[in-house]
Amino acid sequence: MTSTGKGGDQNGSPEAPDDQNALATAPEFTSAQIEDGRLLFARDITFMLSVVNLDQLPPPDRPEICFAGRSNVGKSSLINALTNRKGIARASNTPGRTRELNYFNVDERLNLVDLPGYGYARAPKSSISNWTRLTRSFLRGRAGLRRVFLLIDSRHGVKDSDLELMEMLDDAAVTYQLVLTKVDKIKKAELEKVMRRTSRTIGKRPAAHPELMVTSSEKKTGLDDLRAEIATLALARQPL
Ligand SMILES: Nc1nc2c(ncn2[C@@H]2O[C@H](COP(=O)(O)OP(=O)(O)O)[C@@H](O)[C@H]2O)c(=O)[nH]1
Ligand SMILES: [Mg+2]
Repeated sequence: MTSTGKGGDQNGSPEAPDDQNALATAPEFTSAQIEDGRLLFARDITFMLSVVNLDQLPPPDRPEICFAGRSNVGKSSLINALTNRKGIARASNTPGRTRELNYFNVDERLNLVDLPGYGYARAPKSSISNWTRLTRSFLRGRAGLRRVFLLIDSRHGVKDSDLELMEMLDDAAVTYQLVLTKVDKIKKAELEKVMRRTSRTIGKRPAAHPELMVTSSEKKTGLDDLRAEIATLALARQPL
């Protein structure tokens, strides 16, 4: 999101700016970029497939972005909110249950990938190592992967398990961007604090995209901007 959340104003979407927007450090998007984001997500978006083994991956013939984060951080809710499709990604109260990579197809031009959550303390060891194997090989070797959006619960901030993933992405030179979630759940002063702390973390990480996104799927905060960011990645002409 931008520091003004003006996307909601400009395109007449129901995403009214709220005062949490005033704290963001993300760049201003032009109204054309916000419109690109809106149009991209107004297109046909469908669930494609669930992947439990890497040999089931679809051909890497279009750009992909993926959403990663601890179990329960709000990945599925964010995908539902971004796509305006309730329930396209299963949102659940049972952390640690999803063990597959879920693929969504945005109008044949972009894939969104919901990665399995990590950091769930009660997950059995075997499923942790499955997660690690599957996700690591995916993240390291996936052609067309434009960016990983790494979701951080704004109430908890960056945890050790998030740092482990960042380390791996730094090593593999895969660009990632931090996205604070559930900002409706915290007060403005706490949000400022977690934004400052998170920005400091970003500054130390070689492969981290410098701008922090701030979102609430519940209140639809920051979604116009996240769509705009994704549209710049989807539409950029880069070799796959
Ligand atoms: N208040 C609030 N709750 C949220 C938000 N996003 C997700 N949640 C809740 O957090 C829980 C986990 O969300 P989910 O999307 O399933 O997380 P995932 O495990 O990362 O896919 C669910 O109970 C959601 O309703 C948000 O923006 N605000
Ligand atoms: Mg989920």
